[in-house]
Amino acid sequence: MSPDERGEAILSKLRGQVRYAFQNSGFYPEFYGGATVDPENLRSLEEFAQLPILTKEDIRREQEEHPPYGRFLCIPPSEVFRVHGTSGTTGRPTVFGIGHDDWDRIAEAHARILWGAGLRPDDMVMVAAVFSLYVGSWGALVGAERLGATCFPFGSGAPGQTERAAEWCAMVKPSALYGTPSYALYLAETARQMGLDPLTDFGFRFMFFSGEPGASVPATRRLIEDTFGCYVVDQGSMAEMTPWMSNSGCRHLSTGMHLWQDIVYTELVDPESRRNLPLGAEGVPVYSHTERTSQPMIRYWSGDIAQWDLIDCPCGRTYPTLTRGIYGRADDMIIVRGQNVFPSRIEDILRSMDVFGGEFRLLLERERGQLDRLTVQTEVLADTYVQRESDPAALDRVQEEITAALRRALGVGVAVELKPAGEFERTQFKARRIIDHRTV
Ligand code: 8LE
Repeated sequence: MSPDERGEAILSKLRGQVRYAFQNSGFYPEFYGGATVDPENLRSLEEFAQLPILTKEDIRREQEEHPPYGRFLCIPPSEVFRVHGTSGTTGRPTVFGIGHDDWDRIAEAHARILWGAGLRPDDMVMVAAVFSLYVGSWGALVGAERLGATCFPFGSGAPGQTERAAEWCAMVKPSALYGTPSYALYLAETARQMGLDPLTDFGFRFMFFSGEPGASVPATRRLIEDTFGCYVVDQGSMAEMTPWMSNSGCRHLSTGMHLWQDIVYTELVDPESRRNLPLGAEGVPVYSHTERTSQPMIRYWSGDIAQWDLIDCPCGRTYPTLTRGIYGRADDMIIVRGQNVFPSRIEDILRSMDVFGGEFRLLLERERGQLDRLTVQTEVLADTYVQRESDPAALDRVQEEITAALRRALGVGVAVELKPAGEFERTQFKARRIIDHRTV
């Protein structure tokens, strides 16, 4: 559809969604108490953009006062078909109740989007993410099921499970994989240690990821594609916003994600003024359900940083695109001597270097009255350490090379510490690479 024509269709869906939430939830009438527009009859997308923005803090507070769902629920609790939630590692967990009709619509949306990304009914999809409260794995599963693919719900997270995953990949040869980019790399490392070659012993042709940056980090994406002989598609908004695949790449996009605006409507918003930004700008994605009847989230603040634009994609979609995916969080952007530094940029540089050992950590420190200090702790291949025995300066040269590459790419100097490959823990879920020791 042309963007204008689609805008009309989206407005009509959003108008219905906001009116529905206003009439059927206990939360939104209160939340929209001071609204400058009529939530029961929005006349334009500009009016929609005047509704207040909802944050995770709002959800937490509401759910604490009205457990377990808060007054978001627009259906009787007995009609909740699925309870999902966030893990709560950074505060009180949030709860989402999903009705049966919504679950069906989620399956339908994910099937459509996966088809657009290249999945077909003759594929076998290995879901290699934990089956728990985390809705990533379940969302991938229902979409693949609805599309008619063969599903292989392997899961992840248990001790020894990655070794078993490697054995199963070699045995049943799934053609597609869902998980996190970190997990795909961990699976490859584990397979190699077991004497398996992910390229020749496995049968992947397609991998789709969500949950963390990686699939749109050029060097990481290339590494995964070369390691498995597959192509990679980046996906993912937020668990609360399921169908979370509404941000999705396609077969043709080398980085980034199209925004399937008719399924989940996305605005890009200035982190300070909170006003809508035009195409081409960088800001925070704010998401809205357009077809939720159980627990709709409207204008939900992601806290992520991305850039959006209209691009001419060979897939023919006219949606706006997050051109470089989601590459940072508004709140963990590191400022080193006035320069914004995103961990995903550092990842891109490190992974493009031959000596890189597979993992890294970013150590943040601050002394009283001083600026933040960033140390990049990076693994380098074991060979470099062996080489040191005959050539004591080998490590220094590697350190200088990495320091220079980072300075060139980031525009500021950062300290670099080398570690032998295998030093840092691998993850079966999302990597946590920032160690924040800023106490002052
Ligand atoms: C860069 C989307 C899902 C279900 O996989 C997920 O991870 O949801 P969750 O646990 O609510 O986490 C959402 C956050 O993960 C986002 O705000 C963003 O910071 C990060 N994230 C998710 N997908 C991506 C991502 N970051 N690229 C992605 N593709």
